[in-house]
Amino acid sequence: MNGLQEKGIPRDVVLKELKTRLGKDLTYDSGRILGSMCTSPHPFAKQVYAHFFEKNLGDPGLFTANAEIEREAVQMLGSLLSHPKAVGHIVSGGTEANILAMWMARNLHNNRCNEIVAPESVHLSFEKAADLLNLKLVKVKLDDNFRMDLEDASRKLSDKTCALVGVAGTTGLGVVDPIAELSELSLTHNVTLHVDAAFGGFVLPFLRELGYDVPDFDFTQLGVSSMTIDAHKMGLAPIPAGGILFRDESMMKAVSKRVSYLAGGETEQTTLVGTRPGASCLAVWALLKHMGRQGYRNIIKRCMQMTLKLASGIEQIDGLRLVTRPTLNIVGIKSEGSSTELLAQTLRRRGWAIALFPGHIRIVVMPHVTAAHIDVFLEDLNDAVKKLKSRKGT
Ligand code: 0PR
Repeated sequence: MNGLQEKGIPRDVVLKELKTRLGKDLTYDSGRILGSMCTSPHPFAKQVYAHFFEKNLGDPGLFTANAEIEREAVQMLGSLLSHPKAVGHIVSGGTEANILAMWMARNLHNNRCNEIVAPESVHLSFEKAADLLNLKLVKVKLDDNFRMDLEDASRKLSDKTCALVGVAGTTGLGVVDPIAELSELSLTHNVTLHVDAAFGGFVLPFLRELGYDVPDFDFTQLGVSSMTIDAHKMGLAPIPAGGILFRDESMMKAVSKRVSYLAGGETEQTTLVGTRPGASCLAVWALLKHMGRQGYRNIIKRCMQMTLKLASGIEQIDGLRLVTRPTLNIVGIKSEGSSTELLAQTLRRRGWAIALFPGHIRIVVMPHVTAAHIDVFLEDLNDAVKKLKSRKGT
């Protein structure tokens, strides 16, 4: 019976039912989730989150200390992206962050324009933003390295453009668009440049510190007006924890709404969501403090080593190839003989939670993925490819 019952049920009975039912869900530590950009949150962040459930950043006058800590969390994220003076918010995720950035860009240009110019690899959230904001999403083709093609981008920019979008860590392949060149283009054409580093924001700075060759992708590029960086992906924070950063206050003002009647007094809201969890922001702040650069660097180092292990394992399987060499901890796999879709179906039937993009399988080597998980996966992958090949031959 699904209706709300008259009489309540004791907690232990309810909890038991939840545990039994949720026991059917996949878990990160099973090693089977290989296609998700989320992971098991850091235990310390979970602890902090659980302490502060009642905080509501939608009414900052009631929770002024929490609001101050949000500003500090944003500044720490800003410093990771070379702009410690950044302003912004810890929001519900990359989708809200990207919608906010497009809202800001549209309003800043006084509704004179109605187009977003973004690469074909851009995340679905920009389709949502375009739909909601009555903007047209103009897609730019990709070059041979799956990065936004600059010539095509130049061609598509016009006086109708209000926002140019580059991705630092694409959803499908983890590729980084040529942000430095896009920055130049945005300055020449006087359009807002937003960089979606929802995934890459917590990876690229540390890869650079580890000596990997990382292109310029952040606020060092003067055209970059706003950036998305999500702590609930590689930042190890509990969901929801997205991040939207703006270069300066005036940009945030473009989406600001005054609220006069709140219990905590008059305020300005610059997020899409009204009532919003202070706890998730506090978890991000606490985790950033606790981990420091070194803590994250160690995690990214391991993820990248695992990624390269997976990539070389794939290269050794006859009938498979990498779509491109991994830039981040994301691997794209293509089947050469039989169809990639068929291979993905086979893997899913065997219990692997992998992501399937048009023409390739995506593996995200998140912190929950161990060397042992990769070995088991490679073995099964090899076997699946062989079976499909022999089926084709018969
Ligand atoms: N920008 C980029 C580059 C992304 O990859 C994503 C999500 C977003 C924005 C939107 O972020 P939110 O989902 O936080 O709003 N990328 C993941 C993806 O589409 C989201 C995800 C994560 C999906 C875990 C499934 C999953 O199990 O793959």
